[in-house]
Amino acid sequence: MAFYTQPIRAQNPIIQTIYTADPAPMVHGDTVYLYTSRDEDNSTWFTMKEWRCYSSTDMVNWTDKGSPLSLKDFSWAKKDAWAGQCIARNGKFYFYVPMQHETMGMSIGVAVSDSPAGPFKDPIGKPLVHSGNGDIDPTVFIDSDGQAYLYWGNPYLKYVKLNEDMISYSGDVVTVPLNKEGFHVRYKDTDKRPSAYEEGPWFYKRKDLYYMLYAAGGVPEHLAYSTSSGPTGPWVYRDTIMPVITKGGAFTNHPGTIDFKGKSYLFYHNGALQGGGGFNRSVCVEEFKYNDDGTIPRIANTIEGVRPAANLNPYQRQEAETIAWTVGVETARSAEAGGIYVTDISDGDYIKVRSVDFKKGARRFDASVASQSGGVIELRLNSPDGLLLGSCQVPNTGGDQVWKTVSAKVKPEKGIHDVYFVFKGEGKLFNFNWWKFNK
Ligand code: FUB
Repeated sequence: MAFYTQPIRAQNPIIQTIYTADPAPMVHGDTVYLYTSRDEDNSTWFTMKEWRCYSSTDMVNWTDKGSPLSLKDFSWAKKDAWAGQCIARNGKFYFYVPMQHETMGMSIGVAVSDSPAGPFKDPIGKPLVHSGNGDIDPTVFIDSDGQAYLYWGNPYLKYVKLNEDMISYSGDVVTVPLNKEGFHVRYKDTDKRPSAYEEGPWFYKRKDLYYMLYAAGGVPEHLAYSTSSGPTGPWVYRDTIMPVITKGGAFTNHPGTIDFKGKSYLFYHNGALQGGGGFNRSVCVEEFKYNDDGTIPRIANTIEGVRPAANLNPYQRQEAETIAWTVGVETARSAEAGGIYVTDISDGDYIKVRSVDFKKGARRFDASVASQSGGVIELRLNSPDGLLLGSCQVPNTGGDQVWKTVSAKVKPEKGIHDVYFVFKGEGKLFNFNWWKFNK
């Protein structure tokens, strides 16, 4: 489906195989897990059925973990798998997501997993929260004293205190006053809302300051933030973080921040992937530095995105679905492949993997492939027509789920390079599961 011809420096949007929106990054150990919602191809509304998960240890190569949760996992859900957030507690992962209830309207559900990449299950069989039809976009945070908070909403902003089990709450649903001091005024007052707060809250604490980032309005949305000295306010409006994206923007936006390997990152979405727009959005990321007083600077949206936070080790098995940039391919899951693999590969398609450290050079390339026809994987450095390290022949393996390991001799090039797997052949070529270089 979506493919994109962009300058070679392009790194945003960070996912090119499908349309993704509403980024919710989570750092767990040395890995970033990025949860997103998904815009179906050719959507003319927020037609959304599932959530997706990606992981990275370097912020530039993202491994597709598939869909850990969908509407089908909630017996009570009708439609609208919109913006969610996942958090870890006591060895489990809790994913808070909004959906249209069969009869009640928008509601927030919770799903639990033992693994950050799912699968997640609904432990309560009903909405965790239903307080009104603006119950969308949950954001979750556990404070240093162990108290967890769930904020959400559009056009209102509400919160509850979650119990330690993370699947129930105590006390009332509290509505946050959306006044000028806390959330500024709208730059366009088309719908008579009380403040610039629109939707997509992102709640966290850094040092002693609590942050509420959000999509602010009118529409098209920009990103703004407020801060507080406590988890429940009062909130003080601070500033715009990312102005309205004028070129390649979507009319919505959605913030998500992390600190990872000593740097701070803002995730957001735009409409810049080929065929993209307001209902076909794509997740992007930028690096930023907090000012000394904790304020957030203006962050520009870029095509270049971020620099690698680490290098990739080519001597370990790497998943074919670990991708910095791709043209033409899709991903799928099968039991025979043991998970996700790359598929829908045609002549001229390619996958770029960034910042691969050939410390000791390499002599052989191995790949796990399955095919009913065959083709070639060209191994190139630094561009789709860069130095040819070798060509790996893929035979007809006897079926598109009959997986075989194929090998090719390669030139012993050293140093840190971007590797391009450029696919050649006629028709639909093969499926690609993993790869590895050997010294
Ligand atoms: O993605 C569907 C909805 O659009 C989200 O829930 C809102 O925040 C907006 O991004």
